[in-house]
Amino acid sequence: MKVFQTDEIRNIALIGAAKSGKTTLAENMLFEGKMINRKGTVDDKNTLSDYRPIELERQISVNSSLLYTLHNDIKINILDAPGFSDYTGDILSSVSVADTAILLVNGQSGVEATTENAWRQADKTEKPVVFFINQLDHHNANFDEAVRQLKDYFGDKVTIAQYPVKTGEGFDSIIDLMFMKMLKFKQGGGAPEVLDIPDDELEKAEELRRKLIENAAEGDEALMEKYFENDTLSLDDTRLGIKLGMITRGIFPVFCGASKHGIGVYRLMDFVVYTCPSPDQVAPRKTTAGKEFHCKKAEPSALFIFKLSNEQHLGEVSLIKVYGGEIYEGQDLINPRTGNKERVSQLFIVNGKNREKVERVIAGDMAVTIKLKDARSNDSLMDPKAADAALEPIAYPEPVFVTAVKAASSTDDEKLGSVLQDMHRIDPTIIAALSREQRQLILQCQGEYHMNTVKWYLDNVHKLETIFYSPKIPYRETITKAARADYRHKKQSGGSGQFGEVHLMVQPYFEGYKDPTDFPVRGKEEHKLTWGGKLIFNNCIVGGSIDARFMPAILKGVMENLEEGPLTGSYARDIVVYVYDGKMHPVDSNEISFKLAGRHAFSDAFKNAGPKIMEPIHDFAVRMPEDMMGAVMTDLQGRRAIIMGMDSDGKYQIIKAKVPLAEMDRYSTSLSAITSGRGTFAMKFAEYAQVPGDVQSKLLKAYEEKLKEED
Ligand SMILES: Nc1nc2c(ncn2[C@@H]2O[C@H](COP(=O)(O)OP(=O)(O)O)[C@@H](O)[C@H]2O)c(=O)[nH]1
Ligand SMILES: [Mg+2]
Repeated sequence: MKVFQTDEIRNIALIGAAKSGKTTLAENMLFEGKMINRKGTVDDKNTLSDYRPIELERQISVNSSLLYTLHNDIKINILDAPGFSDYTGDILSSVSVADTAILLVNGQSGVEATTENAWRQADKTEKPVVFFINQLDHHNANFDEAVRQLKDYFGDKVTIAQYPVKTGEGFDSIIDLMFMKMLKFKQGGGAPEVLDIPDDELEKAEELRRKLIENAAEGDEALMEKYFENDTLSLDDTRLGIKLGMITRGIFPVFCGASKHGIGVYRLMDFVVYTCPSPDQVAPRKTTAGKEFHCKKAEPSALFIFKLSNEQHLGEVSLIKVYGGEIYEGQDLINPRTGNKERVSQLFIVNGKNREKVERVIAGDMAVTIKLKDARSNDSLMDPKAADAALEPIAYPEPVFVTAVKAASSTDDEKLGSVLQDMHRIDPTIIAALSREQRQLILQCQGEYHMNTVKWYLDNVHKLETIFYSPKIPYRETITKAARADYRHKKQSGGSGQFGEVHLMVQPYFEGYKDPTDFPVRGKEEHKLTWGGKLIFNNCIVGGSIDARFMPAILKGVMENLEEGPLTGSYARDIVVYVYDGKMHPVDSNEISFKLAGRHAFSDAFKNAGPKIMEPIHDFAVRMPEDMMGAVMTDLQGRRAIIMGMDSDGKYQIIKAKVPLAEMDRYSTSLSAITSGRGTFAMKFAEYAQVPGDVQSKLLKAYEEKLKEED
């Protein structure tokens, strides 16, 4: 296998709506480059990029695939990304390591919600974007409308570089404004026939070309001058101008075709090779310490692991991009995250499921390696002399979907936990953690579809039967007034018995609360609770009615109650306790008796002290197209949301609100349904607030029933 130098490499990510034709385009690019001699199709389940069992079953891309093809001796690395927003993690990681994003638009549907999501990822990573309006062989494809929408959504830097002569069945000709020629393609692909632009298209073509040249030259003064002098630009200068414009994101050129039939594909590859930037021509990747890697061979070796994947016959592979120097077999590198050495054992150049061994990989190129000791997505491996900091990791999106999960058989719970941890290592947007408070394994991810993907792997790969259910809401319990209670714990069984009696009073804790004057406070302990709030525990015993040595046991009983509050079993907080009287038995009193007496006395007092349930309230913001605002608002009102304000952002509106977490179960699914996938939201814990009376009654009843069931 040839070793490709940095300037012989182009890295592109194919992104865009699901079903826009990314996988089909990739397959056709491979065919054009003679990497395959027969094209597979998504429908026949034999493409090189959708090869994983889940992808074959569902006929969609779930993971990004790394592929490559050749065009005029240049290696084009292709990342074929998924389209669904639930797989944004993979869309983002693909875009992050590519040097140009090719954003496919289905010519029948225009800008879809997932088109916008793909755009956002390219925007976030500040990548050059080329639009490819695809599927123009469909009778209802509409190029002009698609372009209108692109400009509408993404601004007027969206610039036509090509347009179709006639769309629909038989579509094969494209006017190319860079060449000022008409390209006529054969069904199935190949290099096009280059023809003069027909007379009746000339005026339109000239007008569009002017716009293209203006936008291309805009970023570069020398080019601008040349253009004004000669009223045109040479092909080389046009390419240079567009390249510079793409890098600074001053131009987003629009191409077109029908990838399934190879129409426009050869030319698009030509554009990738001659106009899209090579890896060392785009913005560098910084380290977390601010040092820059420009994909230059002279730099110290540095690679970034942008994805892990489990592959048949190989096991776990790491997909890498080389950001500096070169990587070769047997090389020792350092992982700055751990400080440990990693040896690069084997390197492969891959085409989806096919692979070929290589000895070295030069800066700018992508490859896979296997058998790393301790690798995660987002890790980097660095030359020992440059290992002080890692290459900047990808900032994955915050989770939008939360669920609890457990194994159908509790003996599998531990295995489930470790399988999910491993999934996180591979896909950082799958986050699982055991919540001590909720006593549940909580899974966070990018949507219900993403959750179903996790479940698919659990079912089919790990053979783990699981149950997904709503997570428990972390309520808090507290009191609103003072109350007293006595409790005597007494048990006579055989020889020794148990006896302990506790009289106590509770009152709410707040800054500046006052101790009662009925009894003296002889010892005061302040406990900061790990879940927030305080417990103040007062020893007010006079005359030795309870020995001081039993006080810790009483405190323990109270603490148990705080950890599993009397109303709903949630954490209780902000309470002052006064133990002011009690009784002992000379023989039968022991710690366990006083712990139990303390626990019951506290629980009884608590229930009489105007107890209330507090619920978590989140700061919330939702963004949706203007015309969907009414529907989103109505839905929010049904969720007890308090609207805090509104903002507009172009064609979008943003509603800010405070929402009770209890009402937001599976919100991402609802929002997606209400807004046809166009809405996005974010929320973050803000504070605890008292639940309304009717909600409290419901919660109390539910907990009582649960306790009865457990008895
Ligand atoms: N008629 C037509 N169908 C296409 C074209 N490109 C893709 N398709 C079909 O559209 C569907 C989705 O294509 P796929 O490549 O999986 O899209 P992806 O989800 O973007 O990867 C498949 O059935 C393809 O055969 C095209 O240019 N013309
Ligand atoms: Mg696909």
